[in-house]
Amino acid sequence: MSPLFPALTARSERPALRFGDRALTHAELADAAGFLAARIAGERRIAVWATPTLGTAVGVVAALLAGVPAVPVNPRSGERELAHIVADSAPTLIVAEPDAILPPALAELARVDAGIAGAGAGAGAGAGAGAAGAGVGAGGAATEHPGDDAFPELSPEAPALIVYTSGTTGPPKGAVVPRRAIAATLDALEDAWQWTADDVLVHALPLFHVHGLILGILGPLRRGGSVRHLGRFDTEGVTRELSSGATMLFGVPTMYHRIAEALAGDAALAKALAGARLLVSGSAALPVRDHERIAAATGRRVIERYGMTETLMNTSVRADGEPRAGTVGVPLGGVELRLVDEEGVAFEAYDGETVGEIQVRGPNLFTEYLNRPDATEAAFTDGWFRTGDMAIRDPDGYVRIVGRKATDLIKSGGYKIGAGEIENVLLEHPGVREAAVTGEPDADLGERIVAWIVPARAEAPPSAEELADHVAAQLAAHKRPRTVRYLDALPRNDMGKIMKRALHG
Ligand code: MCA
Ligand code: AMP
Repeated sequence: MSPLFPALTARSERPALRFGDRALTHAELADAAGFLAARIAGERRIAVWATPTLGTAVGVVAALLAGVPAVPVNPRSGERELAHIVADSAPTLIVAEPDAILPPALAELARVDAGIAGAGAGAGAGAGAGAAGAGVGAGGAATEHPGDDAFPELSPEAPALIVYTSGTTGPPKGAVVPRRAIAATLDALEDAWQWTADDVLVHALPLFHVHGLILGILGPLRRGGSVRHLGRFDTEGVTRELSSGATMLFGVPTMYHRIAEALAGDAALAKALAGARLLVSGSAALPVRDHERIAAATGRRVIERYGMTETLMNTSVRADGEPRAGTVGVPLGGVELRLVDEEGVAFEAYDGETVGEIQVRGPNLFTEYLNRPDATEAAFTDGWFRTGDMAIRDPDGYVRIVGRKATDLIKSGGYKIGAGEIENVLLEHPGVREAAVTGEPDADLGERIVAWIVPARAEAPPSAEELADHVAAQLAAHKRPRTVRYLDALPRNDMGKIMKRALHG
């Protein structure tokens, strides 16, 4: 397969990555990542402690150069989530920034620093195998300029990343994403968005999911362009970067909602957005009201694209297409997309009214769920991946997502969260007798997690804050309930099954 990052091989002197005051050109990144790649070459699988920092980007690129599958880990993962990911993916070492304090669940793993000395010339990158250097072989000498070409030719089907994603019940599953899917999705977006080496992307997305990592970091690197990461989202950072050379903004709807809220009193933000080449939203639906507010204040239309951890990107409004609010555009090049009815029969024509489940096929798809052949088999039908997303299609092909098949999947702030996972953790709290979790509409987060609790002792229920802290400590902060409602009993049907539809505020 041709190199994933031609600009690294070509040792381009153009800027590649910038995080705060640390930055690397493509040539410097080739050195930094090449050096680290030589250290990890030959490992079976590595974890990357995915803080929103330069070291994370270098660590992932190094893994891709060396052909070692990488598991990006949310640095805010709680104890149970972390233990699951480590046990399931069994990494042989972890790459982390030198100053990262790793939790006990990772203490057994050998550690390799992703430090980039001075973040200028890449020479210092990865230097020092960290405290627990055991098992970290040199793996091969770094050449003077170890670019893509310093490492063995890799099969397009070779696993590149394992990205954990929640289901309705049980712990998150690791989606195995091959190199082929990364190349295919980024090249389809190049075409749809007229994305070039001249584009400078700005974003503040987390680096342990597809959106922030594959689109937001690997995307600019594959194009030979650059990305400036804000570290954390705020509208000041967006204004600053779009006013000083950045051309594209990627965000989840919560970020665009916050932008829409700020625009009324912020002329500099409106001007910065008006000057951007492309504003892209994804990971959840952007409400039409936010679309319209942004368009009214800036004259620019946000375009939406639709993807999934398992499929990478499926559809997008094209840069040269009609930006129809409320739609996620048309299938990307190479992606086959169909709607099927409840019996799984594909629609023959699209009328802009009839709802069906989206199924997709194409080079953008994942290979399997790690260690879960049952789940992998259930996810496909005749080579088509069942997304679980419900949609209608306009006669000209535009897709409108109208909902999800599973009510037990919640999208909050663009994160996919399984109700069952949270219920299991809540039930372990000594103050909880029964628990059910639902998603409720939220202007900022899209959906907010609501926990319905029957306390063990009615006279002394655990506080909402205590339950939120408990979930954050076990799973992740973004999975914590934002609202807790107390009941004497959960509504159940004759079979004893909880009737979630009867739970609303
Ligand atoms: C609050 N915090 C806590 C607690 N409460 N920590 C521990 N225990 C608690 N009880 C902390 C948080 O960690 C955080 O820390 C701070 O308080 C605020 O957290 P929170 O309120 O949750 O943040 P927010 O303001 O609600 O975040 C909004 C957000 C975020 C920035 C939009 O939701 C976000 O980054 N979303 C992006 C999701 C995403 O990338 N999804 C892509 C997956 P601190 O203040 O220090 O940060 S989907 C995908 O990849 C597919 C392919 C696709 O289509 O894109
Ligand atoms: P994840 O598994 O976290 O990758 O999330 C994938 C899911 O996010 C999809 O199955 C959709 O439900 C949702 N999603 C992603 N992009 C969009 C979008 N533009 N509009 C509506 N839903 C979206």
